[in-house]
Amino acid sequence: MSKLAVIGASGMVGETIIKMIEKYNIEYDEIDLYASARSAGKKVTVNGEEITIKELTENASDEKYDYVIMAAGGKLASIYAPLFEAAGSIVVDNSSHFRMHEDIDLIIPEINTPTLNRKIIANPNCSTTQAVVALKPLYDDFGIDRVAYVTYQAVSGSGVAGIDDLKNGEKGLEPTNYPYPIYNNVLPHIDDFLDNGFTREEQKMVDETKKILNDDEIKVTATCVRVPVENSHSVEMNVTLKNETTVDEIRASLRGHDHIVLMDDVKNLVYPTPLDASGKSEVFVGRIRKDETLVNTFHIWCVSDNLLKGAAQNSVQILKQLQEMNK
Ligand code: 2RA
Repeated sequence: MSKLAVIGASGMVGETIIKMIEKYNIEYDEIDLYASARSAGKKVTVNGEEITIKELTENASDEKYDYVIMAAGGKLASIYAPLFEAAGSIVVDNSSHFRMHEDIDLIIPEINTPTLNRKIIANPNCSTTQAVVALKPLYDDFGIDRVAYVTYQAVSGSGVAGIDDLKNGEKGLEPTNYPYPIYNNVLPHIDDFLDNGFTREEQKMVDETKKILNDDEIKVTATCVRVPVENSHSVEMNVTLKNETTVDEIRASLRGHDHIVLMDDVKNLVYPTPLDASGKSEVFVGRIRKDETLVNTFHIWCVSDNLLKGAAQNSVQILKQLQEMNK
């Protein structure tokens, strides 16, 4: 068995990680939970055991954990992940900080396996994860030449601050997290703007799609939009495949994967929405139709719970994958 630590245990992703540790029966002898000084001292029950949250300090790495899951943002990851790694821990980090480091694995267990080149493993961005999970069968069966994403991202992607802005906006209060009201509005702005006019979120989707599929030839572009939805991201994908195919063949390619649910029968108004996906572990796919304006191109819609497959669940699945590898 092993020593396990969760860093950022009091945040929305951290709290969900704890639930996923129970759901995926992660084995451990000891578990420690860490957060900021503000949350230290709070008590959390894990597998029926009451654990007191500790304040994260540089001494934490002295505990020599076997596994550390981090959901504490990029700045703390940049400081603490290397300390835990140097102490011999394998670190699964949810932040964007390490994702594009050449020597760091970017992992979705249904798609790729850690090389453990470094003992820090990066969990991909939530909107990228669900999109690439849906695209992977098509990539394998037909090849992908290009994908253009438009995302409709829930406010839980911004944590409690995002949810507060949505709920307070409904009461007519000014936003404190977003630059403009999100209630009754949409914001084509997630994360900072770059010099090329894209946002960091859009650049993440471009870069991470290529890295996870291990294919720099795929042409990828993205527009990422914050929408007034509490939880679960939706992604419209305009996908140009390499080999000629049909909508039925695409549906057939998506069937038979436990982690993908096909909801595609518009004659009976069957298509996935955030309310279908919230609380569920799968990626939901629908609205598959041919884009007649381009050769071999299709529109595909996917929805998934951004706190689950998009973050906490995927990082715990990586931990499960690592424990299986080390058996
Ligand atoms: C968001 N993908 O939705 C980003 C980070 N979770 O805000």
